[in-house]
Amino acid sequence: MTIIVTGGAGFIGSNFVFHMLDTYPDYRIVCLDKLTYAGNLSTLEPVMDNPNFRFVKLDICDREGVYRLFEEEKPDMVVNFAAESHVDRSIEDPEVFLRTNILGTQVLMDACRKYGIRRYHQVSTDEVYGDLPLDRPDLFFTEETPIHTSSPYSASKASADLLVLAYYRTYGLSVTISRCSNNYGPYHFPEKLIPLMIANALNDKPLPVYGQGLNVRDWLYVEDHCKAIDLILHKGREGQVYNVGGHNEMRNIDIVKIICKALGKPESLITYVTDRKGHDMRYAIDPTKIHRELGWEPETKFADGIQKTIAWYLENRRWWETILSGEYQNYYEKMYGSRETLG
Ligand code: NAD
Ligand code: TDX
Repeated sequence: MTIIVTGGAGFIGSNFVFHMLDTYPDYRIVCLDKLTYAGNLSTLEPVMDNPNFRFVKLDICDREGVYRLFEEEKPDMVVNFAAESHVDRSIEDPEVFLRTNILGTQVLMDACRKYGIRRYHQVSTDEVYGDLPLDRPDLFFTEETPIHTSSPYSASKASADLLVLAYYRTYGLSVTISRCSNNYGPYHFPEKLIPLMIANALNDKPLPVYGQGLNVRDWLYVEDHCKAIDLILHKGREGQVYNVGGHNEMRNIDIVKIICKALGKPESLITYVTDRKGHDMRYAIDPTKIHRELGWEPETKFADGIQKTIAWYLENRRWWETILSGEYQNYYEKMYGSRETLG
């Protein structure tokens, strides 16, 4: 079995590569990644010498390169993690989101059609459903919830999902889609809420909470997401969408306070700043389908997962300090330097 994993040098993709190499010693895992600002080859260091692993630096939009790789590897499956993934960046500059997230998906599926494939899996997100109101805790996203996007990022992910379903219906390509809630865990790029707050707190820097910090996200430990994708690849029904989430809703402000407490840092570091434009209020996944059909259940409780994650950032300072010391500084200044402090 040969599986091409795109975006495997990023957060969830790298965790998935490790999971698959550990779980299936006879599988060949080929990681295709452009190594954008979010891709980190040092993350894959532990598997670089594994004979069942190959890394290829490639843009999923590079049709010739992708076709060449399919000719060489004759993959049985493709799992597409490659994407521009940060909502704030999509608000600043949407174009690359449309290129990678939509057109890149098209190139991969064209390659699958041309060379034949057992399964193409699209890693999507709960953000395609838009948001839920805070005063209706009884509402959840199911696979039947209409697509209703807010940011250029979520619009690009939803567009890709529609294209994937179109390739299933029109060309009979064997596809599946997973729509997962917010992940957290090792190798999470420090522009995202949890790793950003951990890194800032460790450096005694202000903790920039958007608006009042009341927005709710449904957090899942990254390993549980990887296991869900593994199950969908092997047992999921083609043409189907599977929601993935563990009923773990938390307000942003409460997460930031947990991080302060765990690191022994004062809550006075918390700084309320200008809200994100079009900021989604609440995400909440109903995972009934994947539980009923595939028996998937999250294994890591948030209370344990967040402590494991904080411990990982403490033990792997070099990984994130290297990121923070480079071009990322310019990004941070651009995104946070101009945000008004609200208190
Ligand atoms: P990430 O930003 O950490 O990693 C993205 C990876 O894709 C990087 O290694 C990057 O170099 C690579 N990449 C970007 N553009 C590329 C291109 N044109 N060609 C080849 N490689 C390219 O993202 P992540 O958080 O690991 O998310 C992975 C996937 O999961 C994305 O599709 C995202 O939409 C989805 N998702 C993420 C979350 C989350 O909470 N992080 C939740 C649900 C779904
Ligand atoms: O500095 C910050 N301050 C802050 O209050 C940052 C970076 C975020 N936030 C808030 C915005 C959100 O309400 O925290 C929440 C989480 O923000 P992000 O980490 O940027 O994640 P989110 O926007 O929820 O999107 C994530 O989950 C779904 C991933 O980045 C997406 O790729 C995934 O599809």
